[in-house]
Amino acid sequence: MPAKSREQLLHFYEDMLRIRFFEEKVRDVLLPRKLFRGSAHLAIGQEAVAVGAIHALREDDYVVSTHRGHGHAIAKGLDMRRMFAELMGRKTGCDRGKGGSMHLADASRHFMGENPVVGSNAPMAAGLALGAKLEGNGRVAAAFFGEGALNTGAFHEAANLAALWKLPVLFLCENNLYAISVPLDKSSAIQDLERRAEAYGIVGERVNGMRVMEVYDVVSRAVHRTREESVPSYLVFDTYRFEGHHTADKQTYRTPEEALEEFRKRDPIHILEFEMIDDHTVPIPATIEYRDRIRAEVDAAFEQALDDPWPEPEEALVGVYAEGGERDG
Ligand SMILES: Cc1ncc(C[n+]2csc(CCOP(=O)(O)OP(=O)(O)O)c2C)c(N)n1
Repeated sequence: MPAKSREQLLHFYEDMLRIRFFEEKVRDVLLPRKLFRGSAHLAIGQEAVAVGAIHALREDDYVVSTHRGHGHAIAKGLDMRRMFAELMGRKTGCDRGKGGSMHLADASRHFMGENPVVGSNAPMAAGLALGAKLEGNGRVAAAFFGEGALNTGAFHEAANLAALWKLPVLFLCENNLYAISVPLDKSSAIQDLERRAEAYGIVGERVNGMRVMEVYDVVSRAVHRTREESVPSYLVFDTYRFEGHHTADKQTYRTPEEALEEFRKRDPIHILEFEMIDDHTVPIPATIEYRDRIRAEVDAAFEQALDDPWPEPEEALVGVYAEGGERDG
């Protein structure tokens, strides 16, 4: 394992556990109890990408996320009680209960929102990066998206302009092998996805997305270069979603064994735990204590959100239209 401070590794570990337990709560409690409508796009299995990448950013750097963004939001420091409240439509939600699972946002954390329009994340981040460059505030903007989004025009338009205008933007592709039911080899003419931005002069890099330290190291280097040289970076993380595309997905395109086997072999949380135990960063009982403590934290956030008030009907149109054009700091 590369040398890291113990605190840093434990911080990664805690955030990965927060994401896993938050999403398990959504799957096992909120949905069965019909505490919110529709389905959720879980990123169970992809925690190392969110945590490793976002911890490599500055707090005031921008993040733009996708329909599968609970983990990005947690890693960016959004409050889990307000996230649960948002999912359940409560007034205290991070979007006052109007956004739900696929539209979590918190400009105060520079988390500029989940955006479920596939591919839209890339031009949004490019726009934020252009703003940062014009203001000279030294921020970078990171866009997360799945490998399916590489096939959208929006990604290619954004990559071209980002390279042409030298924008400080990071394109972070989470290759979980499926776009809904379509496997990668049926959607991309080439399998070496790190080459998909070469036409714009952007040399990509491929990263093992199941190892949080590796993600952190590679993204740290890319962030440094992007910030210092004001140029785009493009990284592809090989990962896997252990759940369906969304919670109502019957997953007829893959066998249950495939997901289970992948889970056993490549669970990013287990990988980190084994490595931390192996090199004596933490003894085994400590991992159990961490798990118990973070699970209690997630439970408490959920219970508090459950007691939170509903919005008043008069609030229905508040925030629907821009008022005054105020910007965040
Ligand atoms: C522009 C657009 N086209 C189609 C959809 C429907 N859709 C929702 S998720 C999805 C697949 C996205 O796959 P990928 O980008 O690989 O992300 P993942 O779901 O694997 O995280 C599609 C096609 C959409 N939301 N937006």
